[in-house]
Amino acid sequence: SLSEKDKEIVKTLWAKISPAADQLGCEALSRMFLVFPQTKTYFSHWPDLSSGSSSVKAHGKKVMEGIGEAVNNIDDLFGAMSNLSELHAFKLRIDPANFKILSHNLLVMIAKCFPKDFTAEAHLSLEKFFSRVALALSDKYR
Ligand code: ZNH
Repeated sequence: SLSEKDKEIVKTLWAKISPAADQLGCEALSRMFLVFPQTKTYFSHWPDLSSGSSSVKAHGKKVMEGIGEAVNNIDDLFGAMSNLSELHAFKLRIDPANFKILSHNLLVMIAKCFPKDFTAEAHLSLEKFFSRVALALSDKYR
């Protein structure tokens, strides 16, 4: 699980990148749809799934708000994510394997947009953080 050091690193990095969260979310989703096209099946009800469309923008913002919640509640990730976990498990029926795929795309975009801050140390802590978020989001699956 996350050490105190991991938590500090994630919070510090988030403080830096959160002003660009909407754009990062939009770009991570756009990239996910291109590189892992199977993920698009969950969003077939959207009018436009192309990169940077208004649906992708709006959803990128929501996802990043979820990540922001996770950062703000990093000591109680499972509690903070429990409603979202229920939503993804029972209503949206998202295969939890996709959480890793989205996390990967978020990492890639953070690395790309904040190369100086994305040290190996930051990479490790973020990797651990996203794994915990994915685990918390998978908690309600039964
Ligand atoms: Zn998700 C939705 C978050 C992942 C799919 N999401 C959602 C929301 C949020 C989120 C916040 C909104 C809710 C409401 O509205 O209430 N997600 C999230 C996060 C994550 C996720 C944080 C991780 C990290 N998702 C995901 C994935 C997928 C998804 C991976 C697949 C692939 N989601 C989804 C859907 C939805 C959501 C489908 C719905 C959309 C609409 O609305 O249309």
